[in-house]
Amino acid sequence: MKPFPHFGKRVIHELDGIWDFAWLGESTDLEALDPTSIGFDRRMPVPSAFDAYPEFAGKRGTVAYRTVVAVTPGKAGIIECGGLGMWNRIYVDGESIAETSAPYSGVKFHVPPAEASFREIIIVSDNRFSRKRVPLQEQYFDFYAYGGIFRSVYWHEIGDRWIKRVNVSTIDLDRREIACQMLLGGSTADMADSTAVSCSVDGAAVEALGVSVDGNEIRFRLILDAASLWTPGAPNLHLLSVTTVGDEITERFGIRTVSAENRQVCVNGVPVKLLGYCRHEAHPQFGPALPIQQLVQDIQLLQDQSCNFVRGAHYPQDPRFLDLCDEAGILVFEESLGWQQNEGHFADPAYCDACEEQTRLMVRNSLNHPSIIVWGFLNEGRSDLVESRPLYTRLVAALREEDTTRLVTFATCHPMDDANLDLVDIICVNNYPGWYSRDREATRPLDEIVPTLDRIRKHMRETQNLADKPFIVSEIGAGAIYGWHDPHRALWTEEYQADHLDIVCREVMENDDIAGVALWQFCDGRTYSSSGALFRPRAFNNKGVLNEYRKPKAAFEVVKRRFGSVV
Ligand code: ADA
Repeated sequence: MKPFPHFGKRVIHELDGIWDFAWLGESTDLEALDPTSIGFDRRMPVPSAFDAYPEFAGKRGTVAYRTVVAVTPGKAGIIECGGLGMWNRIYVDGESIAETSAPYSGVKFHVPPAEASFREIIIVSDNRFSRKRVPLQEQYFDFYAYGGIFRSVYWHEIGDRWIKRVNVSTIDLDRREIACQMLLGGSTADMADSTAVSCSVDGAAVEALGVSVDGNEIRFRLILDAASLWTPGAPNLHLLSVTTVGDEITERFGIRTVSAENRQVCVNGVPVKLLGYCRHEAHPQFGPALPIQQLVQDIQLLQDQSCNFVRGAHYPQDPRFLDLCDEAGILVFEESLGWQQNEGHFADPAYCDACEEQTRLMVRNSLNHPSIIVWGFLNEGRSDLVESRPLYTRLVAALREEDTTRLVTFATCHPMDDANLDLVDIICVNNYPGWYSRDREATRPLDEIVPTLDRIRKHMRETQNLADKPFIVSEIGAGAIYGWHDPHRALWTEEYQADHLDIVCREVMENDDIAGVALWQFCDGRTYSSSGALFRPRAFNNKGVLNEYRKPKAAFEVVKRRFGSVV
């Protein structure tokens, strides 16, 4: 099940399974923690959000996971974690090797060699809120903050030099020409003498053109005359294998370009209307540690509704899900973790650094997924404030520095007075007409939907620097309690949500001025555990078109019919 890239010459130990586990309490002093004194008296799966499990449901505190891996003595290692929750410290043989607080991000840590043939790994995981320790995740967010080891863990055995990654990008569509940038780890001494690269694509040798070596970076180009393009309708994927410095990487990629032209999003120069959902990685029994079976089901549920688009709300996505999107031809908007940050965040250098770091890491981890067409950050931040400008400018610059081949944006909920929309390639607006109604007396405020969208679009058309950018509705929706039916078709019924999304989808599909929509949301998800839940029956965000177990509400068929009517 390992997501790409693969490393064919390495010994890689997949560490998923049942690990030893300990609950260390609600008030552990993390500075004073001694890993050798932990009494491991329980077992817990990896991956797992430990607080999705009945014994620890709703608890906030510290836990420890432990396993032992049999390795080749004398070999260094890389521990690869596909995604962790909140705050974590990793120990190998009792030594702390890393601390990390980039929730949901894939992270890798180098482990020095040892003569032992067994290495003990302990991951101490803490899900307490702390602005200092976990600047990126806070209690006020409208989705539950879980802790633990969300995604698979691997131990790679490596030599003195190794391949970190290869970035593949399409530079000439007609010639099927791709640029490859390889990054190496380890000693760079004598690099130029020993950096022969040999490449194959789909099993056939290909000549690397214009090879250049600079420190631990190797660049070259490939021309793949016979290769087919990746499009949403024909998502052709190719396998690139590169061997150098005694290591081998196999990465999967697609040949395609993304652009914004004539207020449309284009793949390979062809406009594509984006039709889909915002989706949280969420399940009541697993939290965000979703089994592959669920990911495949989610892809099928998207395809069943003729969706070609998913917004990964509101954090870096599971690489297996992105692999599945690559295969299915589903276009992805991936964003770093953010939820309604304000002037306090913008003025906090530690927050801004953490945000930029995770945003860059997201691109590095996901760069080769052809499905990803948009990078984003800071969902619904106070982008109307002048104080936001430095951070928004910085994040846009960071994204463009990491990758020049995709569109950059953020989802704003301040469409009429946003201070940063000139920075982005596409305008993404979150708006809830017909739900968070202006008219508090209205019983079924459905007639707000079209005029509100019209007003926002008119504003964009009439604003300098914004008029030519594609306009996407990056959130819109209404709550419905699964199974709740009522002849009044009132708020919270399945009927109201179905009526609401019917109007939304019709408007999006019939209006050429709207380049796409990500309906809020794919399925219900657990949210606030404190008073915020007073506005969220069951303490779930109930705007899913599926409930949390993926049972369809009435709106499912409505959306399916509308999205499926594209010719
Ligand atoms: C916002 C936010 C979502 C969700 C939504 C809602 O737009 O971006 O995460 O909270 O509102 O349901 O109100």
